[in-house]
Formats: sequence, structure tokens, C-alpha cells
Amino acid sequence: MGQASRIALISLGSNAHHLQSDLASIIQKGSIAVAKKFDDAEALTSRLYATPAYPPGIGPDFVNAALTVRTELSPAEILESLHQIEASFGRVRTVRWGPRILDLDLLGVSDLILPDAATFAAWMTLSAENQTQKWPEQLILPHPRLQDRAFVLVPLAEIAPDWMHPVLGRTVLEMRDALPTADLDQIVPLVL
Ligand code: PH2
Ligand code: MG
Ligand code: MG
Repeated sequence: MGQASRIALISLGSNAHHLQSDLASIIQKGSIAVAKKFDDAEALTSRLYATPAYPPGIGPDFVNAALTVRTELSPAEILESLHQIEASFGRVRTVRWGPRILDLDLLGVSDLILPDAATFAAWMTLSAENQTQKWPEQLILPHPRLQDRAFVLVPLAEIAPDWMHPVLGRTVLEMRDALPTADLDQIVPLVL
């Protein structure tokens, strides 16, 4: 990897309980697939966590983890690679339109703000009602809800505690510790 490489922060999630598959093994295989795709032998993966679905009631519990890779790819290329991996996990071979079982979300890429600071700010400050009604067509970085989500920040704090949010100016640890204890307590490491 050259000096120009950046760090990509990625959230992994699965809640496809109806497939009766082992969510933990989907997440573990997913993290291996990402490290391989980005050819980063030093990729870091957090522990796996059982997390209640957010917002409450939308579905069964998730297993979540976080991963960092170093890469020279552009954010758009990173996203495309993640979509390819999702697709490779997403189809149950026996079912024609099988559900997507692995969600790979790009949380941030070094200190990049995309597509621009004003657009980012508009998405980050979206009201709670609008968050369920609207979603961006384009890649917004950092992920506009990163700072709100215990299921993202608890795993991420294990592997990228010092990553600084380029707009909020707060580290992952600071963002995690700013969340309500009740949210943090619901993020439970799996004993594997
Ligand atoms: N992902 C979502 C919606 N809700 N809740 C938890 N706990 N974990 C997730 O990964 C998650 C979610 C949309 O992708
Ligand atoms: Mg997601
Ligand atoms: Mg997603």
C-alpha cells in the first residue's frame, strides 16, 4: 500500500433469521471477504455483537460488527466493491430472489466529506420524521447517522477508537460515550 492509502470504516450487519442460518458465521465470512477483496492483510475486525433492531420493532435482532481496511480505491469504488460482496452473499442458491443477508455499510473514508460539506450537513441534521421518509441517492460520507447508533459505534470503538469525525470533530470513543447508557447496554458481545 502506498502513502496515499486511506482507511475505510465499514459496518457489517445481518438479521436474516428466517434463513435459519448462523448470523455470526455470515458476519465472520463477510469480514473475511472484505479483507480479501481489498487485499489488506492488516484489516481489523471487531468482536461480534447481538443488537436489537433499530428502530425498535422493525424486525429480529441483528448481529453487527465493524471492520477497517486500508485502500487506495475511491469511495465510489469502495462502495461498488461492498455491493459486489453483498450480492455474493445475498442469494440463497435454491431460491430465485433470495433475500440479502449481509449488509455492508460504508461509514467513513479517512477525513473525506462527501459529496460536499453543505449536502452532508443537510443529511446529518434531517429531522427524525424525515429520516424514515427520505434517503440519499448519492453516497454521503461520513454516514449521516453514524453518531447516533450504538450498534455502529460500540464495535467501531474497538478497532478505530481514535478516528475523528471530520465534521463533528469528535473521535469514535467520544461519540460512543455520548450515547445514552441504555442504548450502549443493549449492544452485547457474542460469546463464540
Ligand atoms: N441496520 C439497518 C436498520 N436497523 N439495526 C441494528 N441493530 N443493526 C443494523 O445493522 C441495522 C439496524 C439498516 O441497514
Ligand atoms: Mg445498514
Ligand atoms: Mg446498507
